[in-house]
Amino acid sequence: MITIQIEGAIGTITLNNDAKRNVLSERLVDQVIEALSVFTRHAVRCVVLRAASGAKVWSAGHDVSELPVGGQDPLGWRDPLRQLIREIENFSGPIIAMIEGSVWGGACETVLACDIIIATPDATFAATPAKLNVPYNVTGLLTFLNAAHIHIAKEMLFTAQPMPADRLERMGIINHVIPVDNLEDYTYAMARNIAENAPLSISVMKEQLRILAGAHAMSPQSFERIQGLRRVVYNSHDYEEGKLAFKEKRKPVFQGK
Ligand code: LCV
Ligand code: LCV
Repeated sequence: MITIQIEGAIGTITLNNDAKRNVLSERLVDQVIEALSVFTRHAVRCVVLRAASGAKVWSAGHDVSELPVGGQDPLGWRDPLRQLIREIENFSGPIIAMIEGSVWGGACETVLACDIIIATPDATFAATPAKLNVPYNVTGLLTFLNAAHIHIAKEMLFTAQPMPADRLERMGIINHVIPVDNLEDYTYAMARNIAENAPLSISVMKEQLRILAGAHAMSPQSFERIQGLRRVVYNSHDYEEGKLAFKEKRKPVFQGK
């Protein structure tokens, strides 16, 4: 599903399941998580997360066929996507998302959860819960909110349309848009620069920023209200319709119930 490489203090994870458009299936996510623990054992200081060169699709996001049937939270704590996001945020060194191709759904959040994003001009980013009638979870929405102004986060989430890299760069959501011929050189030059700096200072600042970015007080009542609202979505007719339409490769017909 993936290939990994270690050169000095830089680790590379290449998503390598193009037949399924690098969907973040449980198996692929397990291999990415395993790769990060290999990198920890090898004192890797900076990671590049990428797809194979020339990829048209960086990742098609959550494996829709793995979404649970109605009645079960589709993005619960143990969901592969939720585990992947936490592992990215908890990895000691910076993770640079190097993007070619289109990024969809949970993969869009995965990229936003990385520490630095470098993309080609053709790269696009689509947040898709509204396309499938999936109730996004609280930490997932916070990833979007920490990366983008709330108006942009809402446009991405409500339209579910792919957004071009240069627009996201103008808004500071993407660090650099680099032509594809120079993408690798540019990305690995930054990775080397980071790897030559002090790893302790960097890993502590990364963890401090993770804690600060997640420091939002929420009353138990508010949390229960959010969870109750989410259950309305994944217990709905529309939730089943979203998955069925995807499977039947047709446009879903949502009835709002
Ligand atoms: C399972 C897939 C997928 C896929 N799952 O190639 O963020 S949330 O809440 O929405 C979250 C739940 C989430 O992330 O949902 C998934 C959101 N992802 C998407 O909406 C993208 C869905 N995929 C596509 O639109 C197309 O596959 C793209 C445009 C990415 C690529 O199109 P292309 O024509 O190049 P195919 O569609 O033919 O896909 C190749 C194979 O990968 C499967 C797809 O079913 C097909 O499998 P078969 O060859 O067995 O038919 N596939 C693609 N995406 N998310 N399976
Ligand atoms: C003591 C100095 C300094 C200096 N301290 O002139 O943000 S954190 O966490 O990193 C925090 C701890 C922090 O702010 O750390 C300091 C970060 N600063 C730097 O990295 C910049 C260090 N300085 C330089 O790179 C050069 O001095 C610059 C490029 C600013 C100027 O170069 P230039 O050749 O014009 P000199 O280097 O010759 O500096 C003139 C005198 O000022 C001292 C330096 O030691 C020298 O003193 P002597 O003439 O006694 O040798 N100096 C400069 N910066 N941060 N002392």
